Amino acid sequence: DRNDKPTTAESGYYFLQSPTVETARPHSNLQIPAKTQNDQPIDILKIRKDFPILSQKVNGKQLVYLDNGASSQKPQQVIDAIANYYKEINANVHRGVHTLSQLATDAFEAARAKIQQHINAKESYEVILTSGTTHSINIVANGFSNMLKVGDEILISALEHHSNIVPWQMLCERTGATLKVIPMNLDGELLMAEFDSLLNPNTKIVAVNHVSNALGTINPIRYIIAEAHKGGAAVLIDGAQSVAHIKPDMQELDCDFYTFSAHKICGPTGTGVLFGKEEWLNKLLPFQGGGEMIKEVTFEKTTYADLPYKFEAGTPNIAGVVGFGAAIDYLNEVGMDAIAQQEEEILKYATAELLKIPELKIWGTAQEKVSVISFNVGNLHPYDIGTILDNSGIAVRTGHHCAQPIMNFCKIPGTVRASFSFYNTIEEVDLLVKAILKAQKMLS
Ligand code: 7TS
Repeated sequence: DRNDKPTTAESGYYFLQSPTVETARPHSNLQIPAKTQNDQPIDILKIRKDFPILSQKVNGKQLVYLDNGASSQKPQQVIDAIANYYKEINANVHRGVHTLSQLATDAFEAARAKIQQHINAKESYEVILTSGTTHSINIVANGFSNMLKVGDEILISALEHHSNIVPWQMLCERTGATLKVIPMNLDGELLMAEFDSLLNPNTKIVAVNHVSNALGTINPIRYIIAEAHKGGAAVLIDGAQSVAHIKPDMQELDCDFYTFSAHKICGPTGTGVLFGKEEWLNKLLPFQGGGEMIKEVTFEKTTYADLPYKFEAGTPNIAGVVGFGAAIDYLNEVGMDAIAQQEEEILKYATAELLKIPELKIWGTAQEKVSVISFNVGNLHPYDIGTILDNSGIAVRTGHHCAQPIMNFCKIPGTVRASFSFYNTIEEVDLLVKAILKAQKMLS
């Protein structure tokens, strides 16, 4: 199965008849009967009220936040969880008999348990709390430093964010291993026949993203994981862009590592996850040395702590992790199925509306994609368009999106990227289209 998007039957999505552009236009998102897992309709207006920043004006205009791929906004529930932690609990974790330290430890470990449950990891100690995806990938790449030799290969893909390229290049420099790349096509899809032929007994690690941040492609990770495992390679999935849209199941996917950041799923910055299978985490070298990651320290020899603490040196981002737990609760309250449904509608509508703009080209037309639309308008520079959109209160990302190899492959300097969340509305898509038309007029 090369398709990782849950089918209607699998996910229990409630699909209203596909809104044609004509029927969808007069409706507000409020009327899209997306359903939660409890089969309750979700109320976008009510959801938007949870996010204080969404009612803000930017440059004198109502904020239209379409840069969710870079970082999502935070609901009051998450902000409160962080503030309450500092107001009522604040202490260091795992190191005090005093009451506050125990409460802080309980809150921290409760968040780990929530994350474990959310991603269906077998054990809570397979959930390492890190500062984010970048940190998580670096832990793994560093951890392999004494396991690779000249002749070994690391296989990544043409669709990777720099965070899933550079740490592997650094590992290759340290060990003499070779980096290989699964190529892509102009639709933004990986060439799976090439993947099949690149895999060989020297392939020790396969590291690909679940979803491309620049183009929105959902990669066929089930197939990649299964094929890589046949030859004994370890598989790391960079889930930074998927977790906002798809609830990943560690036991079902059977990947060896899965990484993501809290800040892209309504949680705070500065915290994230490295999921690793117990047997692999035990094999990896620790990344950072320091307090909390040790069993015993003498000047002659130090022994390391058991999982997960072996990879959690120093005082962690305790308040951030507590906020992360609150973000997981929030997403589950809205319902991941309802979120996927809502975003699918927005993606369909926005794609159709944007394509009506003369000379607008969408980069990333994979069969399976999330609610990310990367585009250019004629020869206009993405920064110029981004600046005019910003003047209209619309936040998008412009540039190479930390995925320069994709831009090189497409022979473009960059794109404008609108990345939609479940709290975005049809009206906001209309405002985006209007502002692009205005930019086109001003710049031509
Ligand atoms: N991997 C992918 C696929 C990403 O999209 C990102 C961040 C990262 C790794 C790194 O995550 P971090 O939390 O450690 O920074 N992507 C983006 C983006 O698309 N726009 O800004 C950050």
